[in-house]
Amino acid sequence: MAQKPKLYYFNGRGKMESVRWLLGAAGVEFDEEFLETKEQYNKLIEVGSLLFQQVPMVEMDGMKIVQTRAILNYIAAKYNLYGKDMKDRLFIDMYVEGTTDLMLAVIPLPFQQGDAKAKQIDLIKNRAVNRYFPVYEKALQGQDFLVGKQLSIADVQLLEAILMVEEVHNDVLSHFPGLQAFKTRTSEIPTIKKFLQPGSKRKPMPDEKYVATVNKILFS
Ligand SMILES: N[C@@H](CCC(=O)N[C@@H](CS)C(=O)NCC(=O)O)C(=O)O
Repeated sequence: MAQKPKLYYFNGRGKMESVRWLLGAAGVEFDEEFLETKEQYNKLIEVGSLLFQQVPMVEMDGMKIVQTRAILNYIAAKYNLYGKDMKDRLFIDMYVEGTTDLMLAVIPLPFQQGDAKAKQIDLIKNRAVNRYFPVYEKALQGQDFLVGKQLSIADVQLLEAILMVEEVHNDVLSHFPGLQAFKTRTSEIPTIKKFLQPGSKRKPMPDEKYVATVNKILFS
Protein backbone atom coordinates (compact mmCIF):
# COMPACT_ATOMS: atom_id res chain seq x y z
CA MET A 1 0.00 0.00 0.00
CA ALA A 2 1.27 3.47 -0.87
CA GLN A 3 2.55 5.52 2.06
CA LYS A 4 0.38 8.32 3.35
CA PRO A 5 1.57 11.82 2.41
CA LYS A 6 3.45 13.48 5.26
CA LEU A 7 3.14 17.23 5.79
CA TYR A 8 5.89 19.31 7.38
CA TYR A 9 4.77 22.66 8.75
CA PHE A 10 3.84 24.48 11.94
CA ASN A 11 0.87 23.29 13.97
CA GLY A 12 -1.39 25.89 12.41
CA ARG A 13 -2.93 27.11 9.17
CA GLY A 14 -0.51 29.39 7.33
CA LYS A 15 0.43 28.25 3.85
CA MET A 16 -0.24 24.58 4.59
CA GLU A 17 -3.94 24.86 5.32
CA SER A 18 -5.02 24.76 1.67
CA VAL A 19 -3.00 21.55 1.26
CA ARG A 20 -4.85 20.01 4.23
CA TRP A 21 -8.16 21.11 2.71
CA LEU A 22 -7.33 19.64 -0.69
CA LEU A 23 -6.21 16.29 0.69
CA GLY A 24 -9.32 16.29 2.88
CA ALA A 25 -11.56 16.96 -0.14
CA ALA A 26 -9.76 14.22 -2.08
CA GLY A 27 -10.42 11.83 0.81
CA VAL A 28 -6.70 11.19 1.30
CA GLU A 29 -5.41 10.46 4.78
CA PHE A 30 -2.14 12.08 5.75
CA ASP A 31 0.35 12.39 8.57
CA GLU A 32 1.95 15.57 9.84
CA GLU A 33 5.17 16.59 11.51
CA PHE A 34 4.77 19.88 13.31
CA LEU A 35 7.74 22.21 13.63
CA GLU A 36 8.05 23.21 17.27
CA THR A 37 11.75 24.18 17.50
CA LYS A 38 14.36 25.96 15.42
CA GLU A 39 16.58 22.86 15.68
CA GLN A 40 13.89 20.76 14.00
CA TYR A 41 13.62 23.28 11.15
CA ASN A 42 17.42 23.61 10.79
CA LYS A 43 17.73 19.83 10.69
CA LEU A 44 15.32 19.61 7.75
CA ILE A 45 17.45 22.19 5.95
CA GLU A 46 20.74 20.42 6.83
CA VAL A 47 19.59 17.08 5.45
CA GLY A 48 18.45 18.79 2.25
CA SER A 49 14.71 18.18 2.70
CA LEU A 50 13.71 21.77 1.95
CA LEU A 51 14.72 22.75 -1.58
CA PHE A 52 14.49 26.48 -0.87
CA GLN A 53 14.92 26.25 2.93
CA GLN A 54 11.21 26.88 3.33
CA VAL A 55 8.09 25.07 4.43
CA PRO A 56 5.42 23.89 3.51
CA MET A 57 7.01 20.60 2.45
CA VAL A 58 5.05 17.47 1.61
CA GLU A 59 6.62 14.06 1.34
CA MET A 60 4.61 11.94 -1.07
CA ASP A 61 5.14 9.43 -3.86
CA GLY A 62 8.84 9.26 -3.00
CA MET A 63 9.34 13.02 -3.40
CA LYS A 64 9.89 15.93 -1.07
CA ILE A 65 7.69 18.59 -2.64
CA VAL A 66 7.97 22.29 -1.76
CA GLN A 67 6.32 25.49 -3.02
CA THR A 68 2.66 25.59 -2.06
CA ARG A 69 1.41 26.05 -5.61
CA ALA A 70 3.43 23.04 -6.88
CA ILE A 71 2.17 20.89 -4.00
CA LEU A 72 -1.45 21.86 -4.64
CA ASN A 73 -1.24 21.37 -8.40
CA TYR A 74 0.29 17.92 -7.99
CA ILE A 75 -2.41 16.81 -5.55
CA ALA A 76 -5.18 18.35 -7.68
CA ALA A 77 -3.93 16.58 -10.81
CA LYS A 78 -3.41 13.27 -9.03
CA TYR A 79 -6.88 13.20 -7.49
CA ASN A 80 -8.85 14.50 -10.46
CA LEU A 81 -9.52 17.92 -8.98
CA TYR A 82 -7.91 19.84 -11.83
CA GLY A 83 -10.58 19.89 -14.58
CA LYS A 84 -10.75 17.84 -17.73
CA ASP A 85 -8.50 19.75 -20.12
CA MET A 86 -6.07 22.67 -20.49
CA LYS A 87 -8.81 25.25 -20.77
CA ASP A 88 -10.47 24.05 -17.56
CA ARG A 89 -7.09 24.20 -15.83
CA LEU A 90 -6.53 27.75 -17.01
CA PHE A 91 -9.80 28.91 -15.42
CA ILE A 92 -9.18 26.81 -12.31
CA ASP A 93 -5.75 28.45 -11.98
CA MET A 94 -7.21 31.93 -12.33
CA TYR A 95 -9.90 31.30 -9.73
CA VAL A 96 -7.42 29.66 -7.38
CA GLU A 97 -5.01 32.59 -7.62
CA GLY A 98 -7.91 34.92 -6.75
CA THR A 99 -8.82 32.99 -3.60
CA THR A 100 -5.13 32.66 -2.75
CA ASP A 101 -4.70 36.45 -2.95
CA LEU A 102 -7.74 36.92 -0.73
CA MET A 103 -6.53 34.36 1.82
CA LEU A 104 -3.06 35.92 1.82
CA ALA A 105 -4.75 39.06 3.15
CA VAL A 106 -6.21 37.05 6.06
CA ILE A 107 -3.21 34.85 6.95
CA PRO A 108 -1.04 37.68 8.44
CA LEU A 109 -3.84 38.94 10.75
CA PRO A 110 -2.75 37.02 13.87
CA PHE A 111 0.72 38.57 13.48
CA GLN A 112 -0.64 42.11 13.36
CA GLN A 113 -1.82 44.53 16.03
CA GLY A 114 -3.48 47.91 16.58
CA ASP A 115 -4.11 50.20 13.61
CA ALA A 116 -2.35 47.96 11.13
CA LYS A 117 -4.63 45.08 12.09
CA ALA A 118 -7.78 47.24 11.94
CA LYS A 119 -6.80 48.48 8.46
CA GLN A 120 -6.13 44.92 7.33
CA ILE A 121 -9.57 43.80 8.57
CA ASP A 122 -11.21 46.59 6.55
CA LEU A 123 -9.14 45.72 3.51
CA ILE A 124 -10.21 42.07 3.71
CA LYS A 125 -13.90 43.01 3.63
CA ASN A 126 -13.40 45.51 0.85
CA ARG A 127 -11.47 43.05 -1.31
CA ALA A 128 -13.88 40.18 -0.63
CA VAL A 129 -17.04 42.16 -1.34
CA ASN A 130 -15.84 44.37 -4.19
CA ARG A 131 -13.19 42.40 -5.97
CA TYR A 132 -13.30 38.63 -5.42
CA PHE A 133 -16.78 37.45 -4.37
CA PRO A 134 -18.61 39.15 -7.28
CA VAL A 135 -16.45 37.15 -9.69
CA TYR A 136 -17.27 33.82 -8.03
CA GLU A 137 -20.96 34.74 -7.64
CA LYS A 138 -21.15 35.34 -11.41
CA ALA A 139 -19.15 32.23 -12.31
CA LEU A 140 -21.52 30.06 -10.26
CA GLN A 141 -24.70 31.34 -11.94
CA GLY A 142 -26.57 28.29 -13.20
CA GLN A 143 -23.86 25.83 -12.25
CA ASP A 144 -22.81 23.84 -9.22
CA PHE A 145 -19.06 24.12 -9.68
CA LEU A 146 -16.80 26.99 -10.67
CA VAL A 147 -15.40 25.16 -13.70
CA GLY A 148 -17.25 22.48 -15.69
CA LYS A 149 -19.40 19.84 -14.11
CA GLN A 150 -17.05 18.51 -11.48
CA LEU A 151 -15.48 19.54 -8.19
CA SER A 152 -12.06 21.09 -8.57
CA ILE A 153 -9.41 22.69 -6.41
CA ALA A 154 -11.02 26.04 -7.31
CA ASP A 155 -14.22 25.07 -5.45
CA VAL A 156 -12.33 23.63 -2.49
CA GLN A 157 -10.26 26.78 -2.12
CA LEU A 158 -13.27 29.05 -2.56
CA LEU A 159 -15.04 27.34 0.33
CA GLU A 160 -11.89 27.62 2.44
CA ALA A 161 -11.62 31.33 1.63
CA ILE A 162 -15.32 32.00 2.35
CA LEU A 163 -15.11 30.36 5.78
CA MET A 164 -11.86 32.17 6.53
CA VAL A 165 -13.29 35.59 5.66
CA GLU A 166 -16.51 34.83 7.57
CA GLU A 167 -14.44 34.33 10.71
CA VAL A 168 -13.46 37.98 10.41
CA HIS A 169 -16.71 39.38 8.91
CA ASN A 170 -19.57 36.99 9.59
CA ASP A 171 -22.03 38.83 7.31
CA VAL A 172 -19.73 38.95 4.30
CA LEU A 173 -21.98 36.73 2.15
CA SER A 174 -25.15 38.70 2.87
CA HIS A 175 -25.31 40.09 -0.69
CA PHE A 176 -24.10 36.92 -2.40
CA PRO A 177 -26.97 34.38 -2.57
CA GLY A 178 -25.09 32.22 -5.08
CA LEU A 179 -22.12 31.92 -2.75
CA GLN A 180 -24.40 31.15 0.20
CA ALA A 181 -25.91 28.26 -1.78
CA PHE A 182 -22.43 27.17 -2.92
CA LYS A 183 -21.23 27.13 0.68
CA THR A 184 -24.15 24.96 1.83
CA ARG A 185 -23.90 22.60 -1.15
CA THR A 186 -20.14 22.16 -1.07
CA SER A 187 -20.04 21.69 2.71
CA GLU A 188 -22.28 18.65 2.20
CA ILE A 189 -19.86 16.82 -0.10
CA PRO A 190 -19.01 13.79 2.08
CA THR A 191 -15.22 14.23 2.15
CA ILE A 192 -15.54 17.96 2.82
CA LYS A 193 -18.27 17.43 5.40
CA LYS A 194 -15.91 15.08 7.22
CA PHE A 195 -13.07 17.61 7.01
CA LEU A 196 -15.33 20.28 8.51
CA GLN A 197 -16.20 18.14 11.51
CA PRO A 198 -14.41 18.50 14.84
CA GLY A 199 -11.45 16.18 15.23
CA SER A 200 -10.39 16.44 11.55
CA LYS A 201 -6.98 17.71 10.41
CA ARG A 202 -8.43 21.17 9.78
CA LYS A 203 -6.65 23.79 11.85
CA PRO A 204 -8.45 26.36 14.02
CA MET A 205 -7.92 30.11 13.82
CA PRO A 206 -4.29 30.78 14.74
CA ASP A 207 -3.73 31.57 18.40
CA GLU A 208 -0.89 33.24 20.34
CA LYS A 209 0.97 29.97 20.76
CA TYR A 210 1.09 29.47 16.99
CA VAL A 211 2.29 33.03 16.43
CA ALA A 212 4.99 32.61 19.11
CA THR A 213 6.21 29.33 17.59
CA VAL A 214 6.44 30.76 14.07
CA ASN A 215 8.22 33.87 15.35
CA LYS A 216 10.66 31.77 17.38
CA ILE A 217 11.53 29.43 14.51
CA LEU A 218 11.64 31.86 11.62
CA PHE A 219 12.52 35.22 13.10
CA SER A 220 14.63 34.72 16.24
N1 LIG B 1 6.79 30.49 -2.23
C1 LIG B 1 6.78 29.66 -1.05
C2 LIG B 1 6.93 30.51 0.18
C3 LIG B 1 7.03 29.66 1.42
C4 LIG B 1 7.32 30.47 2.66
O1 LIG B 1 7.44 31.70 2.62
N2 LIG B 1 7.42 29.77 3.77
C5 LIG B 1 7.74 30.37 5.03
C6 LIG B 1 6.87 29.79 6.14
S1 LIG B 1 5.16 30.10 5.82
C7 LIG B 1 9.19 30.03 5.31
O2 LIG B 1 9.56 28.87 5.31
N3 LIG B 1 10.02 31.06 5.55
C8 LIG B 1 11.39 30.89 5.84
C9 LIG B 1 12.24 31.58 4.83
O3 LIG B 1 11.74 32.05 3.79
O4 LIG B 1 13.44 31.66 5.07
C10 LIG B 1 5.49 28.85 -1.00
O5 LIG B 1 4.47 29.37 -1.49
O6 LIG B 1 5.47 27.72 -0.51
